[in-house]
Amino acid sequence: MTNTYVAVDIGASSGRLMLGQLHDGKLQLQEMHRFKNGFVKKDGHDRWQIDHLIEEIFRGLEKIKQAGYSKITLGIDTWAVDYVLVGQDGKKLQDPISYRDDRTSNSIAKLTSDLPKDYIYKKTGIQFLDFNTLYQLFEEDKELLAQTSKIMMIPDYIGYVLTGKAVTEVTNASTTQMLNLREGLFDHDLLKKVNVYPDQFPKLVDAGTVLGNLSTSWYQKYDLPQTEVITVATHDTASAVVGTPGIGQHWAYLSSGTWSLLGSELNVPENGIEAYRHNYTNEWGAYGTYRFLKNIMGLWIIQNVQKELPQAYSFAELVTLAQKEKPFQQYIDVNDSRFTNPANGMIKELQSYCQETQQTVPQTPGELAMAVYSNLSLYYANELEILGDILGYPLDSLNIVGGGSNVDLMNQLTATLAQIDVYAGPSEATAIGNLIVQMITQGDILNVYLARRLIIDSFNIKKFTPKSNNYSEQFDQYKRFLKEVKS
Ligand code: LFR
Repeated sequence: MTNTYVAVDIGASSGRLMLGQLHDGKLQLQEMHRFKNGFVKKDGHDRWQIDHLIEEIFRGLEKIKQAGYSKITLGIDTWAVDYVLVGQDGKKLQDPISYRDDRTSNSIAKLTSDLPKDYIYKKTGIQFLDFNTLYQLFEEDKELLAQTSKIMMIPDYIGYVLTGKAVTEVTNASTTQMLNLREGLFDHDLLKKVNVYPDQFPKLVDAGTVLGNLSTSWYQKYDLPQTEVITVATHDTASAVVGTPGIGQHWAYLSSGTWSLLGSELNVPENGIEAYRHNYTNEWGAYGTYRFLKNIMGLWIIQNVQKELPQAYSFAELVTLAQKEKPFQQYIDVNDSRFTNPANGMIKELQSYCQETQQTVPQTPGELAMAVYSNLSLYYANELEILGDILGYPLDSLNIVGGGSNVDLMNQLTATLAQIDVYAGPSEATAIGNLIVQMITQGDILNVYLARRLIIDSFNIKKFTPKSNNYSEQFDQYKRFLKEVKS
């Protein structure tokens, strides 16, 4: 009898329960349940509806039981940096605030006025993003913090609600920008700076640790399979990197979802001056690795364009419309913070950006989509060069995984601009990485190296080779543009 594994994978825009089993040397996936996610304004802040997400997990588990699976193991991964404050009674004090809430817009400057940035970077190796947990806690309501017994990261909190057991898993904890790289523990100086005590965080554990069984009380409420929860690489990006095929010698990855995370898997962190200057991060990966990467705004931009268009288009339709347009009609710094959560909507923001920089303003759905896709590809290609420069060797392939790996248009543009082979897929790398850590924990797979062979054997991975018409002129213009707007 093969074991049955279930990945709960929740991103900023949707969540899913994916069932995985090994059959004849292949990993087979089945999507059992999918639901929407998003934040809503409540009590003055953009907040996640965490109770609703947990309800959806139970709905998914009931479907799994109904489909005949009576015994499973389960892993949970979500986005990073956000947290739940839990009171003395073991209950959450409020719904968690989203990292896209504007409460931390000026917090990096405030916090680093007497704690230098390079000092924090040396300690943590983590990129400066204004939504890191460090700045969120800095802005947290002091009274609430004083009532807080435990601070739990989102996937740890979900695991706690399911099992009654609380831990802090390191791949996600590293995104707080509060873990000390050298000591491997929360940094006391940084905790002090935000009025948090070390014991307010549950104990740190590595990815691949057994958490425990579902609390019996849930079985009275729902019809559930017998479930053991394993703490996987709970940060979705960490799971996505585990689920990357890793084709090529010096391969880079691009985890392409709501965010685009572009980087390289390292065994030793790189927190030197160049990494600091380019704001690269060393998030902790599964099995002692580091995710040396850069956050790029990603599909968030097109997701919002799609939502705001008066007519309903699927992403596939938007790609088809984009393909009818010429690429590079305007240059956009997709990582400009104005696109993080624009108050007047994404379409308006893109259009005013082009007006302000005296460039062609995209109007139609196709023009808008091409503006986004071609500028994302330009950003990727540029970052690949920077990544190679920092590491001191050129990258020879880019493995694109996640939903964005289905966009052939971007895969090809990126291959041509960067003059690099692109391998696209699997699109469900995050759920796959989640399942793989469970399988390694249970002894069904030996290690990540073999897991990646299994991914190559099990999924259709498309190769894109650079075209000779390599848009080098546009790429150079773009780089000049980027330098100018960033200075
Ligand atoms: C991707 C991701 C990124 C993180 C961002 C915010 O879903 O987890 O890695 O920087 O969301 O949590």
